[in-house]
Amino acid sequence: MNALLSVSDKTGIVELAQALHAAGVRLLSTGGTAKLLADQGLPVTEVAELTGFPEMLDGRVKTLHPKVHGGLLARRDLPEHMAALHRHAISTIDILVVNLYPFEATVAKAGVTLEDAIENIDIGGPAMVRSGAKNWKDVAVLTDASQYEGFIAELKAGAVSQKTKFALAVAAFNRISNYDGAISDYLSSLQEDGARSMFPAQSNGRFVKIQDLRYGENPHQQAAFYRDLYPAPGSLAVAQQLQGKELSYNNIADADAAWECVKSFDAPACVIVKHANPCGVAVGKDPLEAYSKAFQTDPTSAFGGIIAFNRPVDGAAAQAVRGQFVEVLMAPAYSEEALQVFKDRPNVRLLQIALPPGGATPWDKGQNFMDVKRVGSGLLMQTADNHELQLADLKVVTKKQPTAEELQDLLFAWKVAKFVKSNAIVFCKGGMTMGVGAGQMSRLDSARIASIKAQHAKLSLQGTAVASDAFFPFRDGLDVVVDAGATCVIQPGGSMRDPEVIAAADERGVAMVFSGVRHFRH
Ligand code: 93A
Repeated sequence: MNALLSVSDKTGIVELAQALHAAGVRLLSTGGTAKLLADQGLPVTEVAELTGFPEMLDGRVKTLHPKVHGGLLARRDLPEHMAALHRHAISTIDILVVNLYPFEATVAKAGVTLEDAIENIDIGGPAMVRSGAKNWKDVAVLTDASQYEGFIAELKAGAVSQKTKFALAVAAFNRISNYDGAISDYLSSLQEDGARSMFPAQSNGRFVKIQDLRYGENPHQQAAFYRDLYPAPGSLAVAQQLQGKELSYNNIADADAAWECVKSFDAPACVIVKHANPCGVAVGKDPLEAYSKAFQTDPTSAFGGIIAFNRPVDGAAAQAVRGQFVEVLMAPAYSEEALQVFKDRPNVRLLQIALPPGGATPWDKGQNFMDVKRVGSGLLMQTADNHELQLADLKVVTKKQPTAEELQDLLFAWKVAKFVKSNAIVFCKGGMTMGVGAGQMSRLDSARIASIKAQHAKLSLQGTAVASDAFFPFRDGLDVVVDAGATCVIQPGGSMRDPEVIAAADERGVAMVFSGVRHFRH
């Protein structure tokens, strides 16, 4: 048996070569890889010796030769193929170990030049991988160091199974597709001035299946959950399920809403989500206090909700959560005691996700997050809504100034409103939501619903802060929230009727601040 080894990432290659040699396999290899193996005392034949051609053109042509591709592509079950090999003195290549020039890592570097990127486009490697993988019944193709161990074990046990060879071929074509996709993405994103566009001329979204789902949004729909090829740390796609029933499509959608919201707080926070909207959000001195406050906002809606924490869940918080019907619980960690609390609740799904590096701030400030939405045969893409409002950004537009405490409530309300579907009206006080109006076609109805919900929860809206995710087009929405008891309001501003709305706030004696940004969420 012959094996050809040609790798850029040399991790584990010596051990693999030693195992192949021990199994009586002849080693063929390209320049750098061959040198490394020879240095380790392994007998290795250079591909240049095999082909009778030196590596040429700065290595651009090393393995592009019939002695290599003939050996990979010949069907061992066809006598004519084997006769052709014999005629041309070509040996079969039965094991191919290739990983490619590091194109992705090269273009990920700041200040990469087009020349650098182009030089890192591997031609011979993918060509061999395709040849070997096409002929998978006769050739085992290894394209990643993570595959070596299992492969060695099978080899030592006797023979590599057809099942393994097929799986390796699938992995090989996936790798080539991802590699070509990365090249296409990079080149498609280049603009005339050399800068890179956020939105390439062609988009090659690449996803990896995490799991099939029992059904979709409804039982008659089929569904599966995929993650980005390179998922962001701290995102739902890297969650670990510690216990509980299989996640459903709606669980995952709601868990994402809860997790994205809770991640945005620095203080210990709890977010309860139902039907993609937060129905209770609070910060507290610890997870227990945050949960108790969040639950009070809307105990009726919290039933069967998704609950997320941005701090490890301790025994006390777990006990409190256990008192309600919960579908999914999410946190960066759980204490031993907390895990025990849910041991006899096997239906509760416990998810663990490490917070993204850098604390509450989204990874890479969200630069790499694309928000996508299918429309017909199209795709809407936008950068993620990762705007973080600072105290200094607020502009007081009324005669009345908000107190320091009110400013804190306004910022809290604003943070929550960003995660509530439009039109969003959110009443808050003391670091907790007091009434959430979500997803209405009219802002006025959202305001009414938020105050009705507070009444149902027996919460007083007296002295609350209100956030509106977009401007008040008329004064009527403002009147509704002030009638309900609000004493300060945050909204983007920017309406034709701002003067009328500001005058109304002055007339009613409440403070109003403009955020200057809008948080539509649909
Ligand atoms: O420049 S290439 O596209 N031309 C080739 O013929 C070729 N053959 C193998 N690159 C080629 N390779 C790549 O060289 C392999 O995919 C691997 O990444 C690398 C290994 O080179 P070395 O063994 O010299 O370190």
